[in-house]
Amino acid sequence: MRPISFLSRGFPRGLALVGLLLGGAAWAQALATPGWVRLVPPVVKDTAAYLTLENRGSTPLRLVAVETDLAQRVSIHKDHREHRGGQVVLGMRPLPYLDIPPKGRVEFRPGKYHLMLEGLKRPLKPGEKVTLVLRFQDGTKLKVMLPVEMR
Ligand SMILES: [Cu+2]
Repeated sequence: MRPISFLSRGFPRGLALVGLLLGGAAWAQALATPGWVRLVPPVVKDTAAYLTLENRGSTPLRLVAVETDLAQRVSIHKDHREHRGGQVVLGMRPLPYLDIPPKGRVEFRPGKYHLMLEGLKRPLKPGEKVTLVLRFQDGTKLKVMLPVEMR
């Protein structure tokens, strides 16, 4: 098994990599670049996580599930806005999966996609790192650690 130094190879300088492949694969098709988790008041039980996922491979990559110890469930959500009776209504829709095209990337950020952490088991603290395990259809898992930030 080769060391995991591949994680920084071929990556733009200055971009710290937060993704770690679980299981010791020598080459990672999926890469995650730093993101954040939104700090919410203690009474709020849901929050959103943001990051960018990159597919370095030449085949599509399908994100099928995300897990964390800190929430009951994590869903993939797409933000949307629609015009209803002259008003702009913001909402979000759950997606069963998310495809990252070959050599492409998908940005999770406000207005696009987010990972919805539903049913937080305890209040999050600013600056703490939330560990998420991203599971892809091909069986690979990617572990990411995202800081809790107030934005
Ligand atoms: Cu959501």
